[in-house]
Amino acid sequence: MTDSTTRNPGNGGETHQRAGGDVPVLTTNHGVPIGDNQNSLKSGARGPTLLEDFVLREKIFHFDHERIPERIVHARGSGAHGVFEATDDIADLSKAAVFAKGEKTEVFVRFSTVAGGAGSVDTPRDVRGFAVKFYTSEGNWDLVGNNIPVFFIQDAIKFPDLVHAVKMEADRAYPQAGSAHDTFWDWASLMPESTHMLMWAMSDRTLPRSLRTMEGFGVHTFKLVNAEGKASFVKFHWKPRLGLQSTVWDETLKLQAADNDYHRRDLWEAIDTGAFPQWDLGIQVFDEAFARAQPYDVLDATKLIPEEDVPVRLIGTLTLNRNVDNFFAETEQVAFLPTNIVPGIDFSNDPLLQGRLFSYLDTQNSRLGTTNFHQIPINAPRCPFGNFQRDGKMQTQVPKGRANYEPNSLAEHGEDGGPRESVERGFATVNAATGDDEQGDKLRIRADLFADHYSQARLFYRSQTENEQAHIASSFVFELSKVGLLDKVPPRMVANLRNVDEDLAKRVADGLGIDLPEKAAAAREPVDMDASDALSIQKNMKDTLEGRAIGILFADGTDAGELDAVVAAVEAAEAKAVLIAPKVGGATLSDGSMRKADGQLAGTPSQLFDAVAIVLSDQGTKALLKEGAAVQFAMDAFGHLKAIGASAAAKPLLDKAGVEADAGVTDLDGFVAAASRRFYDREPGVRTLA
Ligand code: HDE
Repeated sequence: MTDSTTRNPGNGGETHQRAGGDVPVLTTNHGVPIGDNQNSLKSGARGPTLLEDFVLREKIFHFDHERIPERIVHARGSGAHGVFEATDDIADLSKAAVFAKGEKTEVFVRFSTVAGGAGSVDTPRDVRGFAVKFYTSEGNWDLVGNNIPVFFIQDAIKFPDLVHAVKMEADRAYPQAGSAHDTFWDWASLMPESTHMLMWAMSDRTLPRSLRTMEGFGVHTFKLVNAEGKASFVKFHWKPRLGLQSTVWDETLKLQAADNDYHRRDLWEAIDTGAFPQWDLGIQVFDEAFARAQPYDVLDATKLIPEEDVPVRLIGTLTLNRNVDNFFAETEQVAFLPTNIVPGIDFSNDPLLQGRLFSYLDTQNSRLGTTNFHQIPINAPRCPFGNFQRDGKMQTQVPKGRANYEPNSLAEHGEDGGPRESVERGFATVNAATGDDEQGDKLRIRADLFADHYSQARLFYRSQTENEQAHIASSFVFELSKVGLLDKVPPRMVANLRNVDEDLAKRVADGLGIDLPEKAAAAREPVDMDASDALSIQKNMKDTLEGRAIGILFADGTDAGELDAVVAAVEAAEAKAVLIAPKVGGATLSDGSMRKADGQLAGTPSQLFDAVAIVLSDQGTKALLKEGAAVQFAMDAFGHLKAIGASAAAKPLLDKAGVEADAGVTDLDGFVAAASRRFYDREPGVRTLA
């Protein structure tokens, strides 16, 4: 047995010992080679296992501790590595190195759902976390945001209540990952400040088609600070290059059965195949005078700044280009901290943000079990770092010398004195005078404009397409219909909605079959704001097939030429063509050749795709008319408003599935042109909307 020293490239060239030389051998954690990994040590072939079996005990001991506490919120997530490139010069606004034009910064991004546990599904109706760690040359900057620009509450003191109410109920431990239950709506109906966020949550924003087709937002107002110390207010936005896309509710429910890992798989496969997801980083910059002139408070996280009032300026591009090597080591152990901020960026006094500044550090200590969690490779800065914090659990660094205090004069005596303060580069909190009202009496209080809970909820609703408004009304009806035991809750919620929009309130009351309750008294009367197109998904979709998945159903007898032509057209449009046949082994085509399928019909329903083509012969159609999964394939694609391209021979299958002629139902030639969009006009014909 020889020991050799190898370089571990993932760890900055650190030296590691690996037993066994070029052919690694199994060892214990302490390097002792293991001779038998199949049998525990026993006293005789049928005798008891011996306590001295350190190989067995170490292995089981480690296994017993493989899980760490899951995140109390955002437990289920998917992460990826990437790069951020600054594309615009904003030195007049911020001195942050990460924004210097042309600068490339490594990043790690973790997307998440909020309410469900780590093993829950990817597609509940839920907010998505969008957390980005920038490993900048001046330390880590974590922009820990969501896919919705506002939040449920205005003050951090309400966060535990929100989370307790939305997560599974305390006694019965369900539902696992959704807000459609008593305690959430009990709480929400008593918290008018959540109304704006509820509008977003009940919209298709919480049903993203892919993590790649959703926006991200920093949510809070932050500050940018330039080299002269001048501060400006800023809101951060992530704009997906593929435009916005969402699924419809029925499809989302069925996706939970078809693929629990729908988003995780989609992200992994996109990166794995080189279709790197991209977002542009945008900023809305404004000053104190603008802030004071608005009918809302910019420090209130339940409010947004309409893009029509302050346009979003794009200043850089994020590209996710590398999957993780190990889910636990990276995605699970990554520790985001809103307190990770770098010179050139600063906090505002948003009381929700201020509360977060304490919470995350504490959480990481309890989750990762040590204050040294910053040394885990995924969390460690890529720039040099050093201070006099010492020891603690899992200290993996070996500081040398005596300098563990400051100031010291050890250098004068020829010893290493350790790191020093950097007066020039150091982070300096921006002068209060350039910001918000930072001083005053000590009070448990909110600013006046925080009392307006409805104006922006109304703005959001009125900025949606007719179809999107119907989805919102239907979602409220669905969710409130799940409030089983507390009969006062739905009327209380509808009473709040009357302050948003009378028509919405009426639709929800009708959908629930209850009388329209009296309007709730508003803490502050709402005002009308100009509608904003940026708030609608449908107005921000891209007419492209790039990055989409197209399901192509074929069977024995399918015309080889027709099938090849559809696949070629789909791939030419930069979409992924997925072949589906009754047997995954494939089917025999018209020319006698065998074509392998990517998925078997029974386990590959149409909800997994953005559009479907059905390429069948008379023979294949006849066989599939008896196959429920084939009829359902067409029926759901139609019901989920997708384009369906079909060969002439497949017509009887479409008829049986109730597919009616419209612009989205085409022959194979017209399919690709139709496939890049959904046919929302079809919706009133396929389901009852509130
Ligand atoms: Fe979080 N939040 N949060 N949050 N949050 C956590 O930190 C918390 C809030 C967000 O992928 C936790 O590491 C408090 C707003 C994301 O690892 C915890 C308050 C926004 C993630 C925590 C908020 C977020 C978290 C759980 C109110 C959008 C996942 C595990 C004061 C701007 C990050 C963890 C990841 C995670 C606390 C409010 C986004 C417990 C106390 C507002 C994306 O520390």
